[in-house]
Amino acid sequence: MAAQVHYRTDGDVAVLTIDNPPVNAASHAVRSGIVDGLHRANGDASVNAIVLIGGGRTFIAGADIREFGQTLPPPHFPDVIDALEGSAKPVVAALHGTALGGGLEFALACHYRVALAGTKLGLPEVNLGLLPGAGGTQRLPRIVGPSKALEMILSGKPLGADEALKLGLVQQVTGQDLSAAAVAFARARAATGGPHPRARDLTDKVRGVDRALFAQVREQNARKWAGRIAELRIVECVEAACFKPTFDEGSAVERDLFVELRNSPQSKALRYAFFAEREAAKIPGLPDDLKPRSISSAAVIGAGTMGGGIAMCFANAGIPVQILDASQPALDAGMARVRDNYATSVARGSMPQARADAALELITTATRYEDIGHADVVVEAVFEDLAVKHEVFRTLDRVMKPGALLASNTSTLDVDAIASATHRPQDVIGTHFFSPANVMKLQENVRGEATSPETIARAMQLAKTIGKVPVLAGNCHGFIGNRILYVYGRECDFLLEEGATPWQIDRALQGFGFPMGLYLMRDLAGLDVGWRVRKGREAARDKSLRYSPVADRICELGRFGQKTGAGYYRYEGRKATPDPEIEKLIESVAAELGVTRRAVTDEEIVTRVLTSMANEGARILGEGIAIRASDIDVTYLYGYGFPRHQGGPMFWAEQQGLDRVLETVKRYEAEQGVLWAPAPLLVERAKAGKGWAA
Ligand code: 3H9
Repeated sequence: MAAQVHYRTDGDVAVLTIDNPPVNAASHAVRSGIVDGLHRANGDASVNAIVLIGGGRTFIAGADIREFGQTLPPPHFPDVIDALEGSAKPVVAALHGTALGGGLEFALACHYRVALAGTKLGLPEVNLGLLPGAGGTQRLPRIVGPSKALEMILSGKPLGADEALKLGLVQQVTGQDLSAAAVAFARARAATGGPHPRARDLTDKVRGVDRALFAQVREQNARKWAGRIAELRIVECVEAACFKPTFDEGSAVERDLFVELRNSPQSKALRYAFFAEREAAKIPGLPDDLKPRSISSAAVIGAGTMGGGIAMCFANAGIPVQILDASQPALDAGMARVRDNYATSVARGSMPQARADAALELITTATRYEDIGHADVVVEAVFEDLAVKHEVFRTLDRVMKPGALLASNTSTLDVDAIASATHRPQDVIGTHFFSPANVMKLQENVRGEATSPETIARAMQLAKTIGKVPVLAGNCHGFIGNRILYVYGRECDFLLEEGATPWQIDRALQGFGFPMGLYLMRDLAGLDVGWRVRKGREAARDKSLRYSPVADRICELGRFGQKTGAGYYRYEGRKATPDPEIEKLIESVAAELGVTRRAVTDEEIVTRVLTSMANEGARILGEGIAIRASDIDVTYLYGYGFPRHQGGPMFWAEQQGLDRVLETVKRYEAEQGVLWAPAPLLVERAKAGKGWAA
């Protein structure tokens, strides 16, 4: 294997350059290279100091996550840390790009740190269900104090070089040649003759700390962290840094807890989610040399909540965007909503005023289609009705410049039918955003029969440009996300008739980790839209299949959810209260249908919901609507609030064992009938005894 760390000297300074693209992950070869390089430099009398630097676009972005679970020979992380910290000659970490996780921990074990302006430094392990396990929880509090260390490690958010300088995390920030600056810095420090500082020896900031700090952090976050373990272990480690008599005793706590987390199902799920997200962006079959044209102007049709939210996504990414609607009053109302959204972000502290102002400046309005014809992309976000969409796309076909990306924000409709209204179906694609569009990360791109590879690549790239996570779906009713939502919503509705209550189902789903239960979500979104759609399709409904009329009955009472003060729940403002009237309504529907109500357990609710999701997911996968099982998971993680530490419905099924899941499906089929017919792919994969991958 080619060396992943190169050794050179610059006068009396040895420079170790890491060469493990793309992010210089600290693989076994990198660890070995660093230890060997340190050994060589310390053994060379002509070398007075050592610089550790990343080649390419970044310093080390962390441990090589793919190595977790493998048994590898030394050197392990602690060996590298000991070699850096124990080096008789001063070691300077030269940071650029992203110094993250184990990478930053290596840097903290060096005697000094120099950073290029713009470098990001952070410990994002928590996002993978881990804690910084190479001394980060012990050294960082010694440098920046326990409060700041907790903030950094618990949020996982990196900070910039300037803030790092203020905090004493780096000693110098340079805007020039990083390597030259680090070499000069190292040379100057070597000339002082030492001793050279070691973070482990610092005690000021970790002695005399008030223990209440830790109790407070635990208490403040108890709800947010419910069911998650990494955050709690991180607090334990930082507490150990402050209260264990020695650095080594604190480190031992860190080591044990890191191993516990590394082996936990939660971390396994979160690591899976990390790679699943990156995998979803890769579309098999697209030509390797396809470089989609970039997008520098946009238009959105429809000034409703969705249209406004989508326009904000463009503006937030610095792309000028026009919102088109038929009337000025509709545009005024839409813009007022957009301005309110920005004001809320500023008030919450999630966006500085200047950024909100700059984004707002990029949003303009139009009432005439002719005025948007020059845009590189247009996203239609009008009423979910095929005839209305046809009309819009006929007009877009007439006015948009050749090669413009024509996107529809449809959440269920046939993309081919929409494209058929144009003479350029190759340029048409679904880009399904999720409400609120300026917040939710998923962009479910839906390819039609005629959608060109260029259009697919462009839509995937667009998502990245505007900060979304893209998944590519095939064209069917509801695509990936809503098709599964329909199935599990149906099962929840049946469970209501069979004996559950909306609040029990919500509690069970929240217990599993969903931020919001199904019925709270429906009440928030508004019940009338679905009702209208159901009424429109009533004639075509297969009357031989079980159907729950509970949702329709609730709408017939004029209860459309939060906005009418009542839906499944009763509301005072946003506060939801269980409503006995709804329980009575459910009981009477069950009696009418001859369904005997019984006690339903929370466990049964979770199993039935997840099993129905996995079975429908298998159907979607088998039909080629999703490219990979993990794409279904990414859809659910980013579009539907599926708890990330559970990995997604397909990951969940694989962890259960597909044979067990199939057994459950068959049990429900025997009980419930044809709606639970096992997906052929589930049967096939369960028999093969492997996971979803063929
Ligand atoms: C840790 O350090 C534990 C220690 O505390 C203790 C040890 C004892 N490993 O995201 P991108 C791949 S835990 C392996 O598209 P970007 C990634 O899969 C780690 N592979 O680029 C992708 O591969 P592909 C703590 C990794 O520019 C390619 O690199 N560190 C790793 O948008 C490009 O990635 C973290 O959690 C890795 N660590 O973003 C940082 N990182 O091309 C995780 C990336 O085959 N990484 N890859 O699809 C990131 O946050 C982003 O990748 C980064 C670059 C911001 C660095």
